[in-house]
Amino acid sequence: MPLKGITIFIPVYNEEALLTPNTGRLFAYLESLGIPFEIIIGSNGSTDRSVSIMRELCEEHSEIRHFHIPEKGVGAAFRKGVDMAQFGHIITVDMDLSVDLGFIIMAHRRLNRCDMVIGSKVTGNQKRSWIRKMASNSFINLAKLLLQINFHDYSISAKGYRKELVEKYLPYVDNKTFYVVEIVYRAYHDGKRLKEIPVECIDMRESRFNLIHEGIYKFGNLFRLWVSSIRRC
Ligand SMILES: Nc1nc2c(ncn2[C@@H]2O[C@H](COP(=O)(O)OP(=O)(O)O)[C@@H](O)[C@H]2O)c(=O)[nH]1
Ligand SMILES: [Mg+2]
Repeated sequence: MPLKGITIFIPVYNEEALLTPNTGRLFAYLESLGIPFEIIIGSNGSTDRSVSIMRELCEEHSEIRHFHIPEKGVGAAFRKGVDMAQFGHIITVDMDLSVDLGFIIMAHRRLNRCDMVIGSKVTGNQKRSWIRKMASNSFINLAKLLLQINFHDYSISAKGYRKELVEKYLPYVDNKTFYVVEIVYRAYHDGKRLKEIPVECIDMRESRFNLIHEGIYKFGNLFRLWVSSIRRC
């Protein structure tokens, strides 16, 4: 039985510049809530000083834990992060802390009454490049059309999961970033309680992902899931 409190999971790939200041900001915020918490930082593929900085952060604070997997892939890190999580509410954020930290307490409260919380930039406020907004809007619309899921954010960041829920869907989490769609799609059609809440996002730095590869992979997987849903009918 997971403990009551918040596990924050942060995937990390070559974040040596942000690890110390942003983990510090996040730590101070979580301490101010007065709720038991831990921060799990999971790197895969990092080739800069991220791993040694993560180790130093863990030595300073027992609430911070880390792991490193040599091969790249956020989904693989997410599976391990879920496995390690001690608390019943798992909340994901990016190392650039592009989403307002207020999402964390809102998601934690909502998770007492629902199974998954989806932080949505479209229904909140976002400052991101037009190309990224356009690509995610097309994806959201197509997901609605093909999979009959009417949510507005399938990015890895700003999502809250009950540990029991996410454990059920871990077999569908691949090594990359499509896992959010898989979980939302399956949980929604299984009648789980999913709640979307607006978030504020400012993300003007260059993405760690190759946006062309990411687009081909995500749209490709959307069609794959659609075809398998037709076959099941
Ligand atoms: N563990 C892990 N983290 C990754 C990988 N690629 C990116 N990240 C992390 O995922 C988070 C989101 O990356 P970011 O570039 O801000 O994504 P975007 O702004 O949504 O395009 C950041 O914390 C990255 O360090 C990866 O292969 N493995
Ligand atoms: Mg970002």
